[in-house]
Amino acid sequence: TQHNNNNNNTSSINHIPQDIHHHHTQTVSHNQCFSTIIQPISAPVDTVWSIIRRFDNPQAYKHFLKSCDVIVGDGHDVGSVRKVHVVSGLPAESSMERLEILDDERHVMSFSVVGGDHRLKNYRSVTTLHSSPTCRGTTVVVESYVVDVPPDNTKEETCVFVETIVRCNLLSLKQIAQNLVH
Ligand code: A9S
Repeated sequence: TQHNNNNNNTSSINHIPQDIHHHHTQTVSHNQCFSTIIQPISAPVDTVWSIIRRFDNPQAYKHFLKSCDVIVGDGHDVGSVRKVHVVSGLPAESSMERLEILDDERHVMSFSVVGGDHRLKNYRSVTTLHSSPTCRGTTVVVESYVVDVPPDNTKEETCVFVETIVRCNLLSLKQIAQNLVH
């Protein structure tokens, strides 16, 4: 649930392992919204991670992106920046995104938006992968984000917009990862 009664609050969910929980706990200001999307995938964590870890190649599964250039760093170290180019038909052309976390051991990746001609100011997301405790060879993807609510939009509108994009991305990730194993 989202708490808005103070200027700074914390977003979190309860049903993921404690050691990873803090990655999905972010500070949220009164003019921001956040949400968490969970996507099970019938493929091992290593397979899903091989796609997620490619900070230099998000267009491999994000179909709203057509290309990506790493413009700062090597694409592996924290602080690397990529410029992604958006497919036509969307209200944006490009986005500049900074790598915040890339943890190959714990399967955590995070980036933040640092520029671009779109309306998702101060967007930051964290994606973690978990092997399902009940179903062998199944990965549970947990993706949380925080973003400023643009002027003239409501929290609800902003959440619907972002969640639609993230859900599309994770469904496409699921298809690609499952095709790699089956
Ligand atoms: O890329 C992501 O992981 C998530 C989102 C929500 C990206 C959104 C987007 O790239 C567009 C699809 C172009 C939509 C950005 C940064 C702004 C948009 O308006």
